[in-house]
Amino acid sequence: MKRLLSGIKPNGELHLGHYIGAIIHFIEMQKDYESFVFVADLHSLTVNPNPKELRNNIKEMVGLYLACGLDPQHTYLFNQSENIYHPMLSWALECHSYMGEMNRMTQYKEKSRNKSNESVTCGLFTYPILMAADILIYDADVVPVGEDQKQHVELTRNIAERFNNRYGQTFKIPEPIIAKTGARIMDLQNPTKKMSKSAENTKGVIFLLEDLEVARKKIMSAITDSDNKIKYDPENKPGIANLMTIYSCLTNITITEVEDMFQNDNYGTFKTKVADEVIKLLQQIQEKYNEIIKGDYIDKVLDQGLKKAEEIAKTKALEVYQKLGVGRY
Ligand code: ATP
Ligand code: LTN
Repeated sequence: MKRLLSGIKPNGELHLGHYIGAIIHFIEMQKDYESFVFVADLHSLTVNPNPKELRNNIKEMVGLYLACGLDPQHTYLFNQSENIYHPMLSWALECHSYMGEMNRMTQYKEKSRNKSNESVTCGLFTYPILMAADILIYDADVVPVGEDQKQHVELTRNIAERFNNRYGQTFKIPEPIIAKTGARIMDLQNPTKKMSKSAENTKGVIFLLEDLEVARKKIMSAITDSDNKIKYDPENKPGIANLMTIYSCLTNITITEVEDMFQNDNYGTFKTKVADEVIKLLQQIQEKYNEIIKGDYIDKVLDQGLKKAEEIAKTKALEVYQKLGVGRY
């Protein structure tokens, strides 16, 4: 069976963008792939989060993964930081990556823009190399991610090829899986920016644990245009195109079908329908979440996932150290 791997950073609350851009695909694909999905808590450290908040976010994220439909029968779930072999491989890969290629990473450029060198951590700069280690340590075949992570998976492929060329076949070359629709859900108040947990104004972000009435209000007050026609035109009508994408992904119908369905309706009617779908989803997730979060189920799932993840990761990390000539492997 081919292997799937992906992760999400726990520095903030999960939102609809994560669900549509990433989690939905983990769930759809878990029956056909041996899946490893983790909480990328080491990646969160690049921005020095508050430790207490981080601890809560980690548990919440695992609860939400499960509430959204990740099934421990098909998916190994674990915390990245508990598998010590990830940073062990990451260091080896850092020594085979170059400042020049890291400087070209657009996410790094965006996140460090307008900040002085004294306030951007080295971790933020080398972040994509740890991500490469996360992927390569499992010989992952596919990595489902949102659009913004594609460049990091491409970098991973380059590092893997370079290593294989120098030391002989070691790593599988992974494929990024980017959905055609929904890989970039936009902020409801600023539809030219992606919906992000670090948004300053949360009016444009629908959190998965959001109060249902607040979520409805956010959809109803989403920024659109004055044309009042439900047409998919992301360039000229980004707000309405975003709502169409959300509707299409949640109901599993194509954008063209959405256009046909609502051709005679105005924005108010359409927004109500989008809100109904979003609320239905949030309600289902929240009911399950409230059950899952009680007791020790989450710990059991994480222990089981970590056991398998460690087994695989250890073998690969030691193979790499042995090839590099360090230690007595
Ligand atoms: P943020 O910008 O919200 O801090 P991020 O994209 O940098 O988040 P994660 O939160 O770890 O990082 O993202 C996890 C996964 O969810 C990634 O695959 C990412 O591409 C996807 N994702 C995040 N936001 C969106 C969005 N608005 N639309 C589609 N996919 C998204
Ligand atoms: N960098 C990703 C999170 C992440 C990840 C990974 C995704 C860390 N390691 C490995 C896929 C595979 C992000 O910021 N979204």
